[in-house]
Amino acid sequence: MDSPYALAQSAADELRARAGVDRYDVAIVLGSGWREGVGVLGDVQHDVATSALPGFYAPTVPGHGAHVLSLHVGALHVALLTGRVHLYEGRSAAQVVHPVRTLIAAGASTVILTNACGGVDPSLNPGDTVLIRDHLNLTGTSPLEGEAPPEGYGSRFVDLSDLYSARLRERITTNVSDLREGVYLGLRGPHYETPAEIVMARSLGATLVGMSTVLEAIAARHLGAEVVGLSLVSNHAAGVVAGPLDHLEVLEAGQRAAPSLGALLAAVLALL
Ligand code: 8IG
Repeated sequence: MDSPYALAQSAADELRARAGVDRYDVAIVLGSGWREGVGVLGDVQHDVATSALPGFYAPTVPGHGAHVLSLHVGALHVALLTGRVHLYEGRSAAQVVHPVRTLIAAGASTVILTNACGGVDPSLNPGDTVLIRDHLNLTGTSPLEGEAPPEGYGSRFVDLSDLYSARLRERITTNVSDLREGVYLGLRGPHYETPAEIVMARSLGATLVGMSTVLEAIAARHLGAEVVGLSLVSNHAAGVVAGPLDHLEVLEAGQRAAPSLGALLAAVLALL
């Protein structure tokens, strides 16, 4: 079981057997703050701990769970990943994207990546949600590094000119109000940025900054899935507003946003 693709296939087989699900249609990765709102999507039919699945690692960050929840939303079989792992936890790019590869191997043709992030654009406030239009991957790595993908998989030189599906972004922005589009800058962290780095981020065209999402998006696109990215702005990025961040204010903004995050996911699922 040396290839990450074979590992994802074996994890997918194990997940399907344990959840009793033949195949999924949609995978949703829940970032910080997104978990609380998903109750509105419906009843969870099966709950599989990722510790039962080959290749999965438990997140070490509070607010990130280690379960795959299966539910029906309309006619769709949806898998919810209750957390993710990050490069800053010492995981490799391949380990970071393994859950997404697994769910695509289990049938998912649409991947919705959610996260909490800092707002680089000064007009963004904590609690705002942004649809990711494109990203800047400044993590210095790629999930496609290493051996070439095996026979039957796409070339590692994957075209990313339509990474965050223009087709779905068009449907989502025309049907969901109060949802701006933005460019997500992915960094390794775990430290937050300096004010000078945020000036750089803005000059590079970033609207948002965070420590996740970009590698999963690349891996999902490589496997032919349609990718949607949704960000919850948790804080102004460094130096965007005067004074240090008020952590309490940030937490409150997240909590206030929770119900609307569930409604947003429901609205997006209805458009697939
Ligand atoms: I929540 O300001 C959250 N995640 N890099 N910068 C980066 N990641 C974040 C931030 C932020 N806020």
